[in-house]
Amino acid sequence: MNKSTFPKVQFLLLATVFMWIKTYIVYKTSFDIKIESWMQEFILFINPLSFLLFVFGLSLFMKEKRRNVYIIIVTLLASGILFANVVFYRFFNDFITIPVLLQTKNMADLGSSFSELFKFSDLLLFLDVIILIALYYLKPNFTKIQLISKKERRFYYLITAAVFFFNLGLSEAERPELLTRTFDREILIKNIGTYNYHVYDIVLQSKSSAQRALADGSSFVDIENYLNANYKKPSEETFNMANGKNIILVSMESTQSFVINETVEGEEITPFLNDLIEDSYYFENFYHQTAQGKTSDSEFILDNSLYPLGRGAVFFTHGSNEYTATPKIIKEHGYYSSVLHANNKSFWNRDIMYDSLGYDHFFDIESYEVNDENSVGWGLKDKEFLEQSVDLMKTQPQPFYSKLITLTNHFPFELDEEDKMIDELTTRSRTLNRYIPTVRYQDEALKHFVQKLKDEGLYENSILVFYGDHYGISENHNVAMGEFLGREVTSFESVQLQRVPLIIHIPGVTDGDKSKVISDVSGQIDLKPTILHLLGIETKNDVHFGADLFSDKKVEFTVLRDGSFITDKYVYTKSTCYDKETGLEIEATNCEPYMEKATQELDYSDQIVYGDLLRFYNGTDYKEELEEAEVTE
Ligand code: GP9
Ligand code: MN
Repeated sequence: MNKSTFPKVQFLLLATVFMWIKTYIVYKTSFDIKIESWMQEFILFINPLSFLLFVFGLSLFMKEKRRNVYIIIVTLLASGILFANVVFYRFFNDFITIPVLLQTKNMADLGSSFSELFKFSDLLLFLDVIILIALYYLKPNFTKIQLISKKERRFYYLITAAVFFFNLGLSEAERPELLTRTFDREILIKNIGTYNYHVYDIVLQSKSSAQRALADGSSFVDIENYLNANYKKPSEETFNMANGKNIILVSMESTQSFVINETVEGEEITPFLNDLIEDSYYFENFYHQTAQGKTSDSEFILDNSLYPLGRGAVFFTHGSNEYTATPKIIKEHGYYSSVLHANNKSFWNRDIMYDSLGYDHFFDIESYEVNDENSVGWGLKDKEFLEQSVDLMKTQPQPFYSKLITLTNHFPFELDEEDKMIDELTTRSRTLNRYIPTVRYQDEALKHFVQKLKDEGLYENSILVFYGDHYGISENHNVAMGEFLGREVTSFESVQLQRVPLIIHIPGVTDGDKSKVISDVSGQIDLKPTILHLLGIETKNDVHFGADLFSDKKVEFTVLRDGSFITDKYVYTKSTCYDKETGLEIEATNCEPYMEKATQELDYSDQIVYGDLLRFYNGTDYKEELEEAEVTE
């Protein structure tokens, strides 16, 4: 490329520079990307460039007439991708992946939150498109089409490749294993940039389709050995404690543990749950392990004791896999199973997935009476939902296993004036401020629910399992959260904020003295074996990664989906080891013994899901092998 080449590609270069600078501005203003050194800042700055040079460069192969139109269309599309990521990030605090994008049904339902998430300033993202169009029409001299020689094209792509490898080299040096450890999207975006990341995501998507096709039963052997070694015997005291009783699970939307026993101006946020805890087993160090699939991920973990996926919602990506979920298992023990949730049946692909999990019935929105008066935010108010649900549950054969999914305490945390029982906070985050009254409302709804269960005669013969599905307040609100908690929200504190309440209430058993606060570290992955053991069902031959919460052999080790983990002594997150007691950073060597196990566990679970391995597992083979292993031990 020489002096005379430059004017030939000036329109192309202008479009590239616009997109490049714009992308960097978006990184700095719309995403919360942690930068620790000037080198990281430099990588962040250059990372959009290689992709942009590549796609815009394709115009050099086009007929002169089409070239500028192509450049404008690419600018429009790339701006659209940025825009979608910006809006998505505000909601999920995460970047888009293809499986999530394919969830168009969900995206449409998210529409109700869109007006909350959309800002007029977002339209500025399309400013360069307008400038380019104006130049195209008004300054024909600037955009004048000229011939490009083969040699010039080759030179252009040589530079593009150089930029790409320069970027990749710097990133690999900064972050080894960048492309193999993919559950941290922030690190990917930080290093290879948002556009290359999307290309990479497409590659992953095709890889996962291939993985299923290539898998066979032999892949299961290592996993079996691992699970076998991890199996924990149930505690004699609690095994069979709830035999034959109904299981009523309530997924408490976006409910984090920090609201429990917390007050605002002297008022309890969750007075009912605080009281219920006194008469229940309460797990105060129980973590959610969800990722992009939010509520559906928590359901997946609960019923399968498998991890959700690092990208996309497993309910969508692997809805037709074979599973050995709790509903399937307890059916053999005479249980009827159902889900009650006042939303469209296809949201999170639930209708398909529930069949795969073996649920007998899904009471979706069609089963409820929903009107303007009894709705707010995402739909039917919790009080009405829970009330109508009791009537629906009464129609079921007993014993049953029913999962109720609440909805009012969902972003953007809308509430009618008459339902506000506590003041909003006054922090800088409107989201956090509004969260408190909706949590308070949900608490009241649960109080009515338990009363109604008593009134309708369902209470005595049931056990109640209330759990938080995932966080409600994302890291975007750390500063406000720090204001509320009275301490800075560090990475350590962020992990601790992933605790969600778990309350197991067994009428006649946990009332009064028997109630306990259990401080052992645990997670949603532990629910399946815990529930099965309470019902007196052995889990030795079941494929699960969790352990019975009541087992005295249970190891305190909980892995979060992003690879962070928590033990009785340590918290490990974002490549840093913390002392759990003090929250202070300590030598990485302390956490090292657990690092491999954490990665291994997530990897084994992923292998099961991606390979659809449970289709090769019929329980008996696995059992025989286990028994053989025991004999030889
Ligand atoms: C929607 C409900 C809420 O049906 O599960 O979804 P979420 O956004 O929390 O996953
Ligand atoms: Mn949810």
